[in-house]
Amino acid sequence: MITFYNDKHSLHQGKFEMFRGELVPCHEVASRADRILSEIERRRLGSVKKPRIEDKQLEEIVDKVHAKRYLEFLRHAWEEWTGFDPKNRQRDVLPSVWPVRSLRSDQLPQNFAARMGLFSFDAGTPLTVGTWASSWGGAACAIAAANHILSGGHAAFVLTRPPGHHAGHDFFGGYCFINNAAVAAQALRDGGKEKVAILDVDYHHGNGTQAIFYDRADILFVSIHGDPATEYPFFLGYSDEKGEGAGFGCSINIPLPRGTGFPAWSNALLQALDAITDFNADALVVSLGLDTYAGDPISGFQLNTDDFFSVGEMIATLGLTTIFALEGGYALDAIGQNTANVLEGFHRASGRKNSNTSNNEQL
Ligand code: OKP
Ligand code: ZN
Repeated sequence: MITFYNDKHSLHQGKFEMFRGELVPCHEVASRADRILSEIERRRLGSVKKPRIEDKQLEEIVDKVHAKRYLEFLRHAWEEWTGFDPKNRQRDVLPSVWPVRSLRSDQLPQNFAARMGLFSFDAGTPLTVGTWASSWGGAACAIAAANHILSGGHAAFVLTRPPGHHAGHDFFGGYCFINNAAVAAQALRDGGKEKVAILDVDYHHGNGTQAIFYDRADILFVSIHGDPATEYPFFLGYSDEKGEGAGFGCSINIPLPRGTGFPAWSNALLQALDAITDFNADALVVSLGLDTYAGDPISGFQLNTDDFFSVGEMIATLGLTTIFALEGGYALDAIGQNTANVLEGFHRASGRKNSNTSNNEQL
């Protein structure tokens, strides 16, 4: 399997996030991607490319996923922040005020802190000097993966951070700024795939992805995640959310209780795969969170490292061309193995020979 690696990812490294009432070191760290990259290389799971996509193609697709004024804000936020006070270069930005029910979000405030709140939904997602560059680099990887599929490739892995699935049309949060999976799905659509399915297996509900495509019939969103009644992001991901308008029936949510192990989780996966088969998708995007792992420090499912082989194998039974996009996973010692196990399981079960050379790009 080919990997598109975002070599700008480490430019984004938040210092602190608000967590249980205090500022704690960020869980979403650069070594996550480094660990995965070295395991992919160690196991020779295919070639690793650093994509260069022209800004024009990038903008055309990202503009369909995110609001113009949101992208404008993100692109210039660091400049604005450090313009107030040179000392701000040492400080990440966190939002602290939000336009919740009865407050207006149509007016674009002049005040920077107000715009931080308008365009976000939590205080766990610091904006840093490299947030824009790394997020934009992630979108480039998503589009490169789609281009690979559209020119006949069978599968690709988008190795990027920050993750994407919590980022909505015009907001960041949950460590996410640009929705990589949504960008990949939209790029597949624009390239001629009529129906695209997104399977989100991250521990946390992909609220951003769901909302972006909620009224669309051309994109199926299926998610297995911790029950939002107790788990982040709390305010979306219930089983009665099924889509709206033309998209009714095209969002499917399978919340599971904290503590769920692989037997029940894999039953949910079978159910999700059935729904994708029924949808008749032409391509698949997997929001690949590895935070379902038993050892994850911020999540509550109980999958073991070996189970991730089965995850990949089961996904491969769909027989669809597939893009895997990295989402969460915070157990640093296991994230490399867990990720590589999914990719290897998928590759093996796709009925293709595992190759230790780089000339298997068509796979
Ligand atoms: C991102 B992904 C809020 C802290 C809560 C957010 C978890 C984000 C998970 N102040 N933690 O889906 O793995
Ligand atoms: Zn997660």
